[in-house]
Amino acid sequence: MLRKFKGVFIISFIIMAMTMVMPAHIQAAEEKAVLATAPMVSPPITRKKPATVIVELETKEVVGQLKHPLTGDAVEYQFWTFGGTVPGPFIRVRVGDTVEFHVKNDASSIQTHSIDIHAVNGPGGGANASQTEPGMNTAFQWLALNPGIFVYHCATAHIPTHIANGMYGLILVEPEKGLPKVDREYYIMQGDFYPAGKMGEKGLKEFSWEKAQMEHPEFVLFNALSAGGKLEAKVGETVRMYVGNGGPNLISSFHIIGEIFDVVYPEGSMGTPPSKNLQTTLIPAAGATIVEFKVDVPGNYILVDHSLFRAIDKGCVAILSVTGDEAPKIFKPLKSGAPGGH
Ligand SMILES: [Cu+2]
Repeated sequence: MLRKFKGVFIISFIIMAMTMVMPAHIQAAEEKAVLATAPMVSPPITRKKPATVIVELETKEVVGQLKHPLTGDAVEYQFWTFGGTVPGPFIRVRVGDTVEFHVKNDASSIQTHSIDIHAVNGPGGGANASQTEPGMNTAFQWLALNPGIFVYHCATAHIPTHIANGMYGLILVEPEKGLPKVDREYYIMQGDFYPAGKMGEKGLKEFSWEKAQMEHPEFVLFNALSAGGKLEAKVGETVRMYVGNGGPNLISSFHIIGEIFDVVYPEGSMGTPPSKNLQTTLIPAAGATIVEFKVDVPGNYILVDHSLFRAIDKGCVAILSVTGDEAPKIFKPLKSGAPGGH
């Protein structure tokens, strides 16, 4: 008996000693996810093996402005958010990663919040495991089985109201070999908003159930409450955009005026050949896509939902500013305002 105990002790000691001297890359890696604020994205994953990734996300109820980016028309609105922004932070993991997901609900919240991550294989996408009361924490763990760009959103009743108030974001599950290298990556997310009362009146607006049920948004916006930076590129660069649609109601006809998407991963699909040379791509409510394009000519390129009343009248507009040398072989004006004839 004593001999057996000694044997176990010696084996345990050897394993412990080996672990202590084992190179770091052989040990199961554990890392904290780098979150990014829209329109920026988390950096590409360079490691070649899965890891345990710890994600910490905080739900917050904040007052901010719903603002039309062209006209400047704005109202104060009571948002509910992940991380204080709409959309919530960009999260990036890799196929095979074990994700330890922590939800903290700020003590100042009035509502319980939670998360349904569309990248999860498991009941509710984590919704039941993450119902988090104000001032509390929850956590759950999941294995990233499918590559793609996925929406996450709050899943506390009444769920459409939590989504309408801004509780959504994107998580990228990179394929094992990663995505092709590009020069710039951006994160865009559309949402439709239903503030109560008449627009133009002063004062804080809350959510209008009636307008939402009728699907009559006052605002349709990209990155409604996020000042993480500008969309910029230089002539000759290839740009990748991860574009999500939080809804809760509308389907987006995503288009960039003056550009053609060289590559589209339709609805974020990976593992199938991507589509090429598309003008406008559909993004369902609670869906996402990835578009890539090379910018050839300098100027301002306008991102829109090409259901254009939403863009011009309700604010679904963002601008990608491209600088660099003119490229007259590709595009040049010939004549402006000349009278008569051709
Ligand atoms: Cu919520």
